[in-house]
Amino acid sequence: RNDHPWWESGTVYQIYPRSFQDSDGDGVGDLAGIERRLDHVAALGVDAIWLSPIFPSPMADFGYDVADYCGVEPVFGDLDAFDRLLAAVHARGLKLLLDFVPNHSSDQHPWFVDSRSGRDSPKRDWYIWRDPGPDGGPPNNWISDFGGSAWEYDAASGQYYLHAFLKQQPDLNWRNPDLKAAMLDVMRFWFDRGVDGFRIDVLWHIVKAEGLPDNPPNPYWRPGITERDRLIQRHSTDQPEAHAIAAGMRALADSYGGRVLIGEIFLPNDRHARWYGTPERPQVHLPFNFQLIENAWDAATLRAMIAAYEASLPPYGWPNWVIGSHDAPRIAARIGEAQARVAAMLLLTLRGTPTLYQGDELGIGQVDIPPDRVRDPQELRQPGIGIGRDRSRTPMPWDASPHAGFSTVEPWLPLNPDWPTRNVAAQENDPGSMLALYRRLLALRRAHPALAVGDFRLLEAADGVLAYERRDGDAVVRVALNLTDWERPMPFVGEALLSTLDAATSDVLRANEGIITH
Ligand code: TEU
Repeated sequence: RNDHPWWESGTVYQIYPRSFQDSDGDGVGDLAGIERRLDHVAALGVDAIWLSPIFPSPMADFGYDVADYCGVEPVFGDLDAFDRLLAAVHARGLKLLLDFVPNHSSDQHPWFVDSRSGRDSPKRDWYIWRDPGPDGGPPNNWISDFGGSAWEYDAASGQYYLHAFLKQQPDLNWRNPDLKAAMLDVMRFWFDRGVDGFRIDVLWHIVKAEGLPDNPPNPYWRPGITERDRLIQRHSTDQPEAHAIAAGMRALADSYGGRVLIGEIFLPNDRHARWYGTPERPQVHLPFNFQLIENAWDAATLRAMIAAYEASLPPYGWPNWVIGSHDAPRIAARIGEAQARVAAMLLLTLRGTPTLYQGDELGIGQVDIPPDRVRDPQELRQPGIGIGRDRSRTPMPWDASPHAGFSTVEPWLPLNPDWPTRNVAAQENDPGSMLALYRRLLALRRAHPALAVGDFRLLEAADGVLAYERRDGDAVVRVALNLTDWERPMPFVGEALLSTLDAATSDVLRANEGIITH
């Protein structure tokens, strides 16, 4: 329908495998369960699925601690189950992206077990080992993203190893050519099996400044803010050598054709945009853009943010947007259910590739997890300071049967308490449901190239209203979003294609209403 590659015109749906569908009655989702629920994904109208990590893992960080990059965690299935899922995904014309976790492995990975066995291990240099600092303490002041020093002491060898996240997640040393080659082989392994690309976990972290200098203090930090933000991660992230590695990953992906790399990168616009690389030496296709999650939900703030982001993109850089993930509070809990409908319209009509997070299509909210059921290591380490990621990782409610059709037993995390009424089956037959809205929005993107790939221009609008135009040749689609719960004036006239409220339209924007016109 246009000459854009699928990852520009299409949409991505994130599945958190532990919480999508259990098929074997252990209370944890699995690959066969995902395969069973592909009808839902296909009916939604997305183009690609991104699976959070499915590799063998002790689950200290729920799969972001990988013990074998080329296998499948037994709780999720095996390589045969993976091949079946991939074939089923492809048979529906969908793409499948895996989550590549290159910054760190599990401390149970055979590479680390070997590396830790002694200073003369051939794999010693595959991780980042250093002698104690002058005072006998850690080699520098770096802080783990989950709190505490980023260094763990190993008494047997008298050295520390670096871990940007949990101590069960030792950082790999990408300056070591053998490690680098082994990790690129991992990408080849999955590309050869037919995966369509990777979301790359904390890509901006993978190389550290030579000499590992102390990070500077963050003048804006105060108690109550996550401990990692006490320092500016100047020397531990965003090094030039990491960009070079990203370019190498891209060259590998391009040698297969049609594959996509989405880099998880948190940086200000100017430095974020550098992760696209140059036309001659591209890096990732899509440096993940989290700004709809990070910014206040207010028309003036979002307008300025969108303008600044668009302006920061290089001419060849394709934008992307996301409003939820397994790391962030649920959008419906953050801004309320009425505005979550407006957010869905925004996500699916901005210029760029949207990523949807499982469950947001049902407007799932958040529930406090009883203390004895908290599983998120970030929350357990810094109670009340982290966002409590369990709360956005609860199981998908499919129907009103026991355990919401997710499992035959009590799930690993509690269901959201409104599951008997808020579930896929209930919403499927309700034209006013969040699910129906998502399906209509996704169908509209397919029907209108202006929405999928058209140019973008902000329009003037009253306070509290965000308005913009998408244009593809002569085809023009306009969007007006009322981010308030008062009636506001319509910024333009046009024939309504879709409202976030009921079908009726008026010449004003009703409270919490978003409208698409042409
Ligand atoms: O998250 C990277 C990251 O920066 C997190 O610290 C994030 O900011 C935090 O979870 C928000 O509360 C990725 C994964 O998405 C996350 O699930 C992993 O725990 C982390 O990497 C380590 O692999």
